[in-house]
Amino acid sequence: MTTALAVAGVVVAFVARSESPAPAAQLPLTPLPAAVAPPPATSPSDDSSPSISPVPPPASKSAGVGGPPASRRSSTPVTRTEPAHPAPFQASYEAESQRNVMGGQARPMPRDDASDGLVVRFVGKNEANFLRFTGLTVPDSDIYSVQVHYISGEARQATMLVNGRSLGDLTFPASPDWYTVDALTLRIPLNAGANTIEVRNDIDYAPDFDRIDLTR
Ligand SMILES: [Ca+2]
Repeated sequence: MTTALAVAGVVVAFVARSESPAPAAQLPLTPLPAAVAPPPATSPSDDSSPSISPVPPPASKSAGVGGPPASRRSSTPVTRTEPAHPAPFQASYEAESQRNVMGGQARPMPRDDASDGLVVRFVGKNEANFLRFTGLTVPDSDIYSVQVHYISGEARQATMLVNGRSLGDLTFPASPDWYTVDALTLRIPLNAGANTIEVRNDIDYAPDFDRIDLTR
């Protein structure tokens, strides 16, 4: 009995020990595999996702950047076209026009080669003999090409005043003869609206003037 009890006690004790350790060992084992398994699954996804995500963003950014520039390019030329390309301008003004002021001996004379068949002669040799173009109207304050058509069988000088301001003495090279029109082109700033250009020579004769062409 004693032995049986002892055996039984041992068995019981053994069983109890075997049962107790078993659950204790299973509990930790179960959580570990579960805990270990999930981390590997998430970590690879995290590693792969970061590497993939950087690629798409650049592609989307490049596409986004490409879009706006296209719209900007279409709108930009419109705004630049207005100031960068002013409307072309061209006008002719006859020297013999009654609108102009012819002082002293300066007066219209016929010349077949001249526009409208007339030039203004006898400008110069005296301060009273001058020619002033008036009403040279331009659309904007800008620099214009001023082409002075004249006749002079020899090189002559004349002082040019634009809106009363002297540009100094200009030399007009000799034209082919006293009947053929030549031209001298200058770049002169003019004001929006009407301008005046006066030619004179208080000492010597100036050329005979045919007309002035303004262009931009
Ligand atoms: Ca003329």
